[in-house]
Amino acid sequence: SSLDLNGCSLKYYRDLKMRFKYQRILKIIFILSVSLFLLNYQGRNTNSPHKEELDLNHSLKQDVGELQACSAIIQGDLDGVDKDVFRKLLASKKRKSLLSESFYLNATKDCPSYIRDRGFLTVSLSKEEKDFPIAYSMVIHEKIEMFERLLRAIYTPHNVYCVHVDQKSPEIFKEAVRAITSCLTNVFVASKLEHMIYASWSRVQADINCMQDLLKSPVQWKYLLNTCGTDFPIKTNAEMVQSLKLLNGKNSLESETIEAKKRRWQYHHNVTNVVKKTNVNKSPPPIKTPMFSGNAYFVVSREFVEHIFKSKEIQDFMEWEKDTYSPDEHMWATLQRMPSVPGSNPPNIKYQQSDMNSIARLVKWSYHEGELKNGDPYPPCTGMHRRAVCVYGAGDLKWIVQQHHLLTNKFDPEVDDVAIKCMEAFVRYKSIYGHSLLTVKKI
Ligand SMILES: *[C@@H]1O[C@H](CO)[C@@H](O)[C@H](O)[C@H]1NC(C)=O
Ligand SMILES: *[C@@H]1O[C@H](CO)[C@@H](O)[C@H](O)[C@H]1NC(C)=O
Ligand SMILES: CC(=O)N[C@H]1CO[C@H](CO)[C@@H](O)[C@@H]1O
Repeated sequence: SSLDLNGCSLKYYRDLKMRFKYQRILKIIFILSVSLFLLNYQGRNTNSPHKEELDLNHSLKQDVGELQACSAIIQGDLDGVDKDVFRKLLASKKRKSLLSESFYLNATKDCPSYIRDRGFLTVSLSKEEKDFPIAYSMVIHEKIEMFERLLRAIYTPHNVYCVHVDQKSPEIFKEAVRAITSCLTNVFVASKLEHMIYASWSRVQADINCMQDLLKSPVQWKYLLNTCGTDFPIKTNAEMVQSLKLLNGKNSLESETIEAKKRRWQYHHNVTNVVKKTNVNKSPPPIKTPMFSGNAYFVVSREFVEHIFKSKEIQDFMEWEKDTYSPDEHMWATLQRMPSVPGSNPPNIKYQQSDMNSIARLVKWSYHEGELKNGDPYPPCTGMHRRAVCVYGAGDLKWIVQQHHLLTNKFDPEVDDVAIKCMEAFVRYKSIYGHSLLTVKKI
């Protein structure tokens, strides 16, 4: 039958609570659809969505059917979705190949065409956003297409973007990144590129290199956000500006007391191609504030960034951090609790801030997944896990868009491209029309 989706798809979308009662009620649906469509169509004419403009500005050229399918997928209710559109979307779930470096090297030869064809915004969408520029530090090493999709989703012409490419990435990847950045005057490659080693200081240094470059930019940005290649925004630039203004000068990042991680900074670590713990004890940290634990992602004020380069105390602390294990997961968290640091919170237990309570980054950890009714923090991952982190499937989107975080990770088009497509549609739709994609009615 035409509704016979294969078992894999069924399992995959089980959490979306699909109900296959079509057979008997197909006729009724058809009649209802036609009436709804007509009603809808009239509404659309008066108050957007203006399909042509969305097509023009969205490189994915998502048509109304696909937008409706994404709206339904994000709401977790596929009743009434055009099954052909849905089947087509589903068929593109796991991308077998991504756009290559050579595609970008060619496409960027003509920058105006590239910017137009690939759907980058060419105008600021509001004065409020324009008056509140945001700086980005983007740390990437592979999958050029994902870099472009993330950049496009967070891109506005008045923000500023520093891209740090792993020194050991292939030359062609670096060239393609440079080609893309050379088409956008407010996007540049970091002046110093680190050779990245997992769990080492290099992860922190990459952001620091970008911070230094970004401070030199003529753009008077107010906040700095850092991203990696598997991130995607949940919010539009306008929503981010709102969120950042509400922070009122404070930073927002995970910062908690966690005893179990002490070993990471109690011993000297030897960094070669890997980070190895030694039996050599380290001196205690050269600061009065105790150590806190967090993650690599932050939302910090311009004053925070200026301060860490000026302060001798912090420069010494950073030096001390260099031979610890995964300094990114305790250095930012500790800075955030030092009284001298702009936008920080006191080291008091009253200010414990989890990843869920800060706005920097939404991540679904395998060991916290479970049943909300049992008190677990979030529902199970519908994609797959990588290093205990959920690589999202489309079934995760409903939960994602309900969160207050500015960005979330991880996404991978080779795991679920539909999840990314629908996030692209979700963010872009709201940017352009000012209201949610979820208001798009099903036909
Ligand atoms: C190179 O780009 C041009 C214009 O964007 C396009 O027409 C052409 O097909 C591309 N060539 C290759 C080999 O991709
Ligand atoms: C660190 O590694 C170097 C080179 O591999 C080795 O010579 C040295 O002994 C190691 N240091 C410690 C404390 O293990
Ligand atoms: C919001 C936005 O970027 N709109 C642009 C869409 O594309 C047209 C034509 O390229 C521009 O004129 C709009 O400004």
